[in-house]
Amino acid sequence: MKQFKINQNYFLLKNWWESINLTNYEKSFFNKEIIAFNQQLFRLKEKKIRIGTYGKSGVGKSYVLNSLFKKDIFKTDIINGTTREIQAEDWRLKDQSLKSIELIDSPGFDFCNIKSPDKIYSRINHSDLILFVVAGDINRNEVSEINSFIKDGKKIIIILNKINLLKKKELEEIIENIKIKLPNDLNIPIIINHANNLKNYLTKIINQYGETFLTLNSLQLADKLFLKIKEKRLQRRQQLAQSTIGKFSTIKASAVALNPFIFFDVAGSFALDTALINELSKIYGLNLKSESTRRIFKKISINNLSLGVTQIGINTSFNLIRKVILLTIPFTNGLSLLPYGPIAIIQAAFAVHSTKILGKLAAKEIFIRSKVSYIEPFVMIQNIIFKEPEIFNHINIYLSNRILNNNFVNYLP
Ligand SMILES: Nc1nc2c(ncn2[C@@H]2O[C@H](COP(=O)(O)OP(=O)(O)O)[C@@H](O)[C@H]2O)c(=O)[nH]1
Ligand SMILES: [Mg+2]
Repeated sequence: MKQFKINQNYFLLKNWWESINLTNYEKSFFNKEIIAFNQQLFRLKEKKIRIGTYGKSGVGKSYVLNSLFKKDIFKTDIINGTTREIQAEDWRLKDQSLKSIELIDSPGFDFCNIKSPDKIYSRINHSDLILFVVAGDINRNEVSEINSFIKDGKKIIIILNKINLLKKKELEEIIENIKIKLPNDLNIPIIINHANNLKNYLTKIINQYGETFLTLNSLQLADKLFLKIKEKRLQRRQQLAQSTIGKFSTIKASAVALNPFIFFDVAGSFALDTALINELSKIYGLNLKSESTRRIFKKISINNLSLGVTQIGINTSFNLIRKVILLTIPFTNGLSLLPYGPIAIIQAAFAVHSTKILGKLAAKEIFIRSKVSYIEPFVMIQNIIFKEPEIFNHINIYLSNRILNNNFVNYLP
């Protein structure tokens, strides 16, 4: 049953990822992110969970990992900044459904001479679980680092290290103090690194929830990357859409201005508007059939009063010119361009204005209709039902922050 779930999620995610059809531009622009995500997908397929340590220099990150291995695998030192690079080791637990556990040691976040910080940040960011190591009460910088992980929707566990120098009473006081500084509704675990305490705790939660942590983190990372790709695509399309709308309003305005006697009529204007909607739909990757173009057009005209008013404005001013010209015919032998000039300018301005509004509304309508047909990672996350919701509080934070940040309307023309 458990096995089935992780495999199923892997195949859904893999199919979705293959459906994205990245352009060459996107492949090179997001090169590093794509590689990192492919590695995450591979880990999901292979059931290899990644646990990363994080914390200030000298709090004992390397020491904590060594105590899990019961061996000095990672270098520790009294001098700050012994660990200058990421180091990974496989940790094997008994009776686990996961294939292996990759433990990652990192330099302190406050250390100045970090080698390739981008790489380190990416590795920590791709950890399925973060052990945030502290030694005693936490300071402002640590609180701020913890909060940014929370905001990002990461699963963190606080590891309280260097407790052998403390009395029992002091230890209790410190734990209370740390709790006060953490968001109280999240139940972030605080685990003391003492004897087998941490090892037992990790063994238990990895056996119980390891697969879920790995799956959820893969889905989250997929979603984050997808948002970035979508944002970039929309930015490029926005530029294209804007220039297309500009082009169409120029055509319309010059048609109005150049043919004062033909009276660029509503039918001609409708043909241009329809062509504009079709062009925009191509930009947004949706080749509309004429029926749906008409539906979009209808919806926009009905729903948008200002557009309607502008259209009426154009027609009224057409009628006005007609009247003015007719009235002046007897006096000028039918040749009066004088009253026409200013009105033509107003009309051209109306034409530009209405085309711009139409273009904006049409782009929004088309964008709403152009949803991907594959199940998106975001939807997959939403569909997961948790038996122990308090363990997965970080997911709720992720989902709510994600909705706040996901305002694509800004990228429409
Ligand atoms: N007494 C004691 N010393 C510790 C403990 N944890 C770490 N240390 C020492 O603190 C120093 C820094 O530890 P290290 O693991 O290198 O810190 P890191 O920079 O966070 O990786 C080393 O000299 C460790 O031996 C602990 O629980 N008790
Ligand atoms: Mg270290």
